[in-house]
Amino acid sequence: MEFFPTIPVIKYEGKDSKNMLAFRHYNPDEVILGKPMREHLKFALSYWHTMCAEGSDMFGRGTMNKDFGGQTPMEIYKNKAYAAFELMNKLSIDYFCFHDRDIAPEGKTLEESNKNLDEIAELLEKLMKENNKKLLWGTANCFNHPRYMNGAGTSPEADAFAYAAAQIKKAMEVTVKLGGNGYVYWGGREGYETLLNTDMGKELDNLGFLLKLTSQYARSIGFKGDFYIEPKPKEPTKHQYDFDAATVIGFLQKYDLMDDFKLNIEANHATLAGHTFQHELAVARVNGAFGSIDANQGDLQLGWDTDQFPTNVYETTMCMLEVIKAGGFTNGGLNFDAKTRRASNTPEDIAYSYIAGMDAFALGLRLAAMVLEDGRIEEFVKQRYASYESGIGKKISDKTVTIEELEAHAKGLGEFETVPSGRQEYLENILNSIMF
Ligand code: XLS
Ligand code: NI
Ligand code: NI
Repeated sequence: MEFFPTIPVIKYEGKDSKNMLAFRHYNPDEVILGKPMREHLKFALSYWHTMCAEGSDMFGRGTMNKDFGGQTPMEIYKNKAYAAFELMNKLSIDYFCFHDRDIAPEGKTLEESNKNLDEIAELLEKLMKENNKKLLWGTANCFNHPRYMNGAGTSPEADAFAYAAAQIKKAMEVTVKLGGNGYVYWGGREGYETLLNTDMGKELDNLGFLLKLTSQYARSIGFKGDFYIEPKPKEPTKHQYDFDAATVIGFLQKYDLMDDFKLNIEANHATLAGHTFQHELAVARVNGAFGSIDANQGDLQLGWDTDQFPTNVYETTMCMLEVIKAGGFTNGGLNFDAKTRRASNTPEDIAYSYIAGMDAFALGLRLAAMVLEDGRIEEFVKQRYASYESGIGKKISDKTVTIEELEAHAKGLGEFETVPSGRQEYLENILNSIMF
């Protein structure tokens, strides 16, 4: 059965094509900087937005139906799976990502939920083999159910902590069964609304322990991929503990998790934290924690996670520059944690959205490669720090200098008044001259 009859197989037609059901920049097997585009970009479909979200918001019900013709809960979720693979095939997407509760309905008890999960995992495994698709990462939804209203790993209620641990254990098992390359912890409701009712130290200690326990369990059952924390500053709680990349790195260091964990950076979460997407990626990279990306964009006038499909080519270019500098993806990739707008409610809108996002990133990759090949910006940065290559600067870099030597050097500088220009506008104009 075909679930998306109005969506054709999307082909690359080149940048002059006026066919909006075609790629204008994404040509999966074209080699850029020595690697096919599909390996640079590693696009993934997000199951929750694409197969589940029906467009409801605080003021209105759903505008789309994602039952895919199913009559019973299990039939609906089976059809979601078939429909997901049809979409991935039509869009040339090689990977997907899910929460446990996106792929199978939650039962009344943990046993019932696990049974549903097992049944769907069998089907997914079969479909993955048949269609040559891979699981970028799995995760557990420990934030939707009322039992998690005060958090999961940071819940003041021990029963909720136990339930979350058990749920994550099962999600790990499913991820391992499906050969997942990663496992994401996004701290759903791991935060607080008011400090009046919160023991922050206790909550953070419990969260650190939950991550240790569950990640060690995953290793014990043969998980070889990466664990990621996905920083986000707020929403749903007023203050999320995984605020931003730097905060998460401090947390990972404190709870001795740095060796096993990397970061999954989401564009919209970066901007909510008051940072650029590029900043968060750079923080991850310079700390050896660059892992994976949730590719979307926010609306800078809005203070929430709008999860829009990314179309801003400056952003995708700066992102791909960071990805290349980090050495490219290993286990990670670009997961479209993005949804069509509530009013973009037809199946074709799903195709238009993915094509827009994939082309924006493909173009970003092409432009990032041009920036690197041009070399002027990189060379400028290198020259800017050249004083650390010899003399006193070399000694500082090598950390062999003494404070007395630095003092003698400073005295020798006499009336030391200025340093070279940072040339921001000159560099911005170089960037534009390459991009356009
Ligand atoms: C929510 C998060 C979530 C994670 C997966 O804001 O982005 O979708 O990516 O739990
Ligand atoms: Ni996300
Ligand atoms: Ni998000």
